[in-house]
Amino acid sequence: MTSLKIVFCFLLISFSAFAQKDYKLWLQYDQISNSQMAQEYNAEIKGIVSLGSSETSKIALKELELGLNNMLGNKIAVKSKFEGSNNVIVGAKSNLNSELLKTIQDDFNAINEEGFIIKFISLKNKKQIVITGKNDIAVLYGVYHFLRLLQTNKSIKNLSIADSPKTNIRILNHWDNLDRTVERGYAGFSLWNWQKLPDFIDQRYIDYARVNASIGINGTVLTNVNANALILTPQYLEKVEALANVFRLYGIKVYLTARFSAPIEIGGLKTADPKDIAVANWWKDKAKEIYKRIPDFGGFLVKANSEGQPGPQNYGRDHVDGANMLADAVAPFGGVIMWRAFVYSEHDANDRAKQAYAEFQPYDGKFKDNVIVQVKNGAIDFQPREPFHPLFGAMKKTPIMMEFQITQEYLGFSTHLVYLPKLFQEVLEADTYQAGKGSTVAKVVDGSLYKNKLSGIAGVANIGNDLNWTGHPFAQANWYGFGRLAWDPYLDAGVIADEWLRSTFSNNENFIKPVKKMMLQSRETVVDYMTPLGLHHIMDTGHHYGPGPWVSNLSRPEWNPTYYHKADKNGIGFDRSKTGTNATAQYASQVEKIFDNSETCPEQDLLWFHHVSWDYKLKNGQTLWNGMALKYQEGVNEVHEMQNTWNNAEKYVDEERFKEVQMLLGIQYKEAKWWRDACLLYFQQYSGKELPAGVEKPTQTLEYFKSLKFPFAPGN
Ligand code: BDP
Repeated sequence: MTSLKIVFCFLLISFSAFAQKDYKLWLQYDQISNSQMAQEYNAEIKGIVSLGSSETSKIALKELELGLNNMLGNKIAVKSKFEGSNNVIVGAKSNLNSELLKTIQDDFNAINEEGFIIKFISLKNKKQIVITGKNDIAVLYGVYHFLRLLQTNKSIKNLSIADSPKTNIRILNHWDNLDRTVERGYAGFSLWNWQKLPDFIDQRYIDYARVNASIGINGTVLTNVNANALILTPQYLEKVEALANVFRLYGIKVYLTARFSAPIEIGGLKTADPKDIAVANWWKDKAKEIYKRIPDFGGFLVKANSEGQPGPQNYGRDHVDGANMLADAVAPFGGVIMWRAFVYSEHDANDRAKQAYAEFQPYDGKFKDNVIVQVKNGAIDFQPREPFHPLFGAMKKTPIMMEFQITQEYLGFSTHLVYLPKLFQEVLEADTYQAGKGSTVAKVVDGSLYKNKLSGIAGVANIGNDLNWTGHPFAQANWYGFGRLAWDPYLDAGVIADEWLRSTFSNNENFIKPVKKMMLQSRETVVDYMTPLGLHHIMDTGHHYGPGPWVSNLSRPEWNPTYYHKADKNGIGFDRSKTGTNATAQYASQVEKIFDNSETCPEQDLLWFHHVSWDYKLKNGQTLWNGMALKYQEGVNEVHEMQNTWNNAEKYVDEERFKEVQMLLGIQYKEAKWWRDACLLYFQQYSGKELPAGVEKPTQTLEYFKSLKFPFAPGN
């Protein structure tokens, strides 16, 4: 080989070694560097005994081998019987022999169908570790949990864990189009290569299923809510089937979005009226056709009569008619309809924030058993901060599932580091008071508040075909955190950040402590430099990239930022109290009382619920104008802090990921200043006041910021 070739090969090898780190997400399985823990693991784990023979048990065994061999740095023996002690015995309940079963029989009472047990037992006086559950998928979850304990350097001595997911449907919503563009996607194109399917199974599909299983995700909606009926044609269903065959082994069910007008577009019918027998039959036949191919097909997600999508209202029917008609079609096969409550109309002069509740709440108790209503976390649209949606807890006879957005449509795309589990946790912990104190949103979505049979959490995916899946290395944490919270909505965002950092980067405390702090602060930081004090939806038109508080010329009034901030000479904010649109009345009275009064309303939501004067006194004694300007500045300063934190982390991180994050934080810093300057210059026209001391002078004029155009912003 010439020396040039050698250099080239070296570059190639080192490139792929680095690139793999990014690609491997939180399943790095780096060798344990903490000698004390390495010693413990090596003493406690001598062999693996795999008791299953299904494809899924083979996957579990392979994962365990991969993880243990890499982390322990030596090859762990795989045995067919449990000879000796300190084996990790893996197998579902039905594969355990009676002796083994006897030792853990009672533990099975503590788990549900998807739950797992990890336990130290003594068998014929020999210590063993058992990982089991009621089926192979549950065992796979247990294997990932066990590996996570090692990845995060937890002691495994005398383990006794019984853990079950608290929700039934833990699902990603891909807003992926058939041409592979991704609506609100910032990590490349869609993973689904429809042109090469069904014959070509991209390794990515397998890796996707694997990482999702590692966090307990059990469903995926492959297609955009702004649906294309073609996905329901045989040509595409064959491709969907191929994906379902891959995902099934990892416990992931496939779902599709159903375009309500499909009976017309691909069925040749004249109408899609849900009360028309031919239409109902068309859907029944379609369901039959799908289930013939995919016996465990999950069901449909539907966006109807929302933002121009067709729906039952086109025929004078309502959401109940539409949802129940589809529910009947999938019910014989155990399918579910996830019907979205994201509705608002340009013909409705009512406050947009009130419309979903006004329309859906009266439907309570009218949906069929296999319908679950999917509600966004807040009443507008995935803003950096929104008070919880008033529908949570307000439908006592209807299961409601959460829709979070993992992709950062309104939070700086895949360019800004924003750790979303903080946002998710804030919403899940919110008390709706709908069934008395303690009626948290988490209890609504896990079904425990009203004892629903169905429950679920959906997350709009931030995944694309970028090498690192999510565009920003730290956006991987949002996927991870979503999965962990879908499994257990009571988990703490700090604990999740800790797990993720250790599994993804390093267990070194000098790295973990500052970087975790940075992650946990990052959500408040984005609120500070974009939409402090309850401001919302002031992003630029269409693509939602960058500030656009001045936009007021869109055809639909409720798409204009000016509709939301209502800045004028007298002040700023949307009066949703009794003196305004009375949106506060949609909450339980205890919550209503708090939100309705500007003095008791949490300051973080002030301008969401109240229009207050520029001189309004904030809790810290500042006037609203000064306080707001200082918040914008604080946001910018905090991003600068993040840069410092990251720069200090250099020695704990591989070069490639270090540099990526460093560059992205550089952009975030620039853009935080852009947000600050553009918003303050614009609002200053109304406040007529000087910037307070401590706020940097804007770098450009308002006219300059208004002139910026982004015709090719991604995801639009
Ligand atoms: C908004 C997005 C739009 C989606 C819509 C939805 O801007 O692209 O189609 O929500 O959730 O956030 O249906």
